[in-house]
Amino acid sequence: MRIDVVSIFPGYFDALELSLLGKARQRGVIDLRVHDLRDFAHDRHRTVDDTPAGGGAGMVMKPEPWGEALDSVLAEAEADADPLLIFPSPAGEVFTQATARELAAERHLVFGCGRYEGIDQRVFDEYASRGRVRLMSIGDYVLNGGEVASIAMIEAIGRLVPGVVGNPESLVEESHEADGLLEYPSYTKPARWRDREVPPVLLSGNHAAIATWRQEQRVERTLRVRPELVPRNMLPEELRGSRGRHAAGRD
Ligand code: JDH
Repeated sequence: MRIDVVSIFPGYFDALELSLLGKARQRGVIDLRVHDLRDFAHDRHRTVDDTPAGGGAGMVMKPEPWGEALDSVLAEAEADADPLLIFPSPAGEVFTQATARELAAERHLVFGCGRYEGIDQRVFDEYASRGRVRLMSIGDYVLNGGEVASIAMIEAIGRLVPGVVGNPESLVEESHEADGLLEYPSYTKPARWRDREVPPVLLSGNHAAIATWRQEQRVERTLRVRPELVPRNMLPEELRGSRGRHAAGRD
């Protein structure tokens, strides 16, 4: 998979050299190239921002350096790769594991990392008229720019690309776990640490009992911290009422 990143802070992406994704890069499974947006600004100060049209606080990224940078990246794309442009944005669709799975099947992704208050809207409109563009948010909190969001998305996507994860067994297990519940708690040796025991069932050798215990732990944990993730048909009868938490007090 080819991944290009355009950013005014290319150093952020050094993090992707470490461990898993770095090894995949060395092996040529993922071809990641990071471009400095300022290399495409031509004034003495390599300016990439300007005041917002219509007024308001903060600065907006100018369209010209983005146009030059993206044209340059897209000119290098393989003829049949149909690159997908991804712009991290607090106004984007939410990136989920389903998105990661979808994007892991792409040949060429281009991440455009905004800063300040974001990028001039005409950049999105221009590239959407020429190809595929998606605005994506990694969650409902505010970051200072698209770099950290891109790193999170690249890691989530990259580990699903065949040949990246050293142990595909863990991915197979993940796909069996794909009922939307949280994971079960994990333990390793020693069997007792600071008076805390590994749950005896995990040392019993009874694989059916272990599987049952783990599934119970997943349901219990999910009900406690993310009840909205538990499908109604997994709830005990008395918790299956017609009104969800959200209907409380509304009628
Ligand atoms: C890209 C610039 C900073 C901060 C305006 C937005 C009120 C706009 N999940 C995610 N959170 N943040 C980002 C993200 C942030 C970015 C850029 C991605 C480029 N910024 C920025 C504040 C605003 N603000 C929230 N509203 C409720 C107005 C941009 C992100 C992702 N992915």
